[in-house]
Amino acid sequence: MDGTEPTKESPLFQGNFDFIAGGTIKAKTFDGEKASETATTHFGHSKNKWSIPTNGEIPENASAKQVIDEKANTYWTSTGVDNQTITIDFGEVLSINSFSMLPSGTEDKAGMVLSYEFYGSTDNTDWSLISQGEFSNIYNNPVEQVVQFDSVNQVRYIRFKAVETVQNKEAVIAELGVSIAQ
Ligand SMILES: [Ca+2]
Repeated sequence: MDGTEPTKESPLFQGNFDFIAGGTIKAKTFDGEKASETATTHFGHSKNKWSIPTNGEIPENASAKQVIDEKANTYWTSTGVDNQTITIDFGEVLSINSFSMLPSGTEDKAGMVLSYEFYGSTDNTDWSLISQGEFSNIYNNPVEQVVQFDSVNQVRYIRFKAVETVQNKEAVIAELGVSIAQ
């Protein structure tokens, strides 16, 4: 859990342990001198306190909460191609250093996000652009996309904007998440 490659001398985590801040877990099994491949899994920050604010210019959208329900098979679909943004309230200020986006895993890729803008705010009013770019190769390999920031950002609200989508359809996203700076 400290970022290094596991060895036989690594501290052993047994049973259940808290991993609220999120990050990357690497696991490896050892049998005498033989060792398995390292299994690596990315976990985002726990979404227990998160919600979708419905104030301001963001319309209520019943599917919005499905972008933070920790289920890969439920989706947020935007209300229209002229409103491809979704806002999330962490319920507290967090120091975030990356975000993740899990695309729709369905066969129909219409609405899959190809490029994005990612904003942060402390008050849901003044927004700062934190990251923007493309998800290269997402169309052929639709796995969770993890984007590391250049710096740590202290925000309570995040806003994700789908700039370009497949077939220019309404954006479809299974999950949005963040990781916390340690
Ligand atoms: Ca979901």
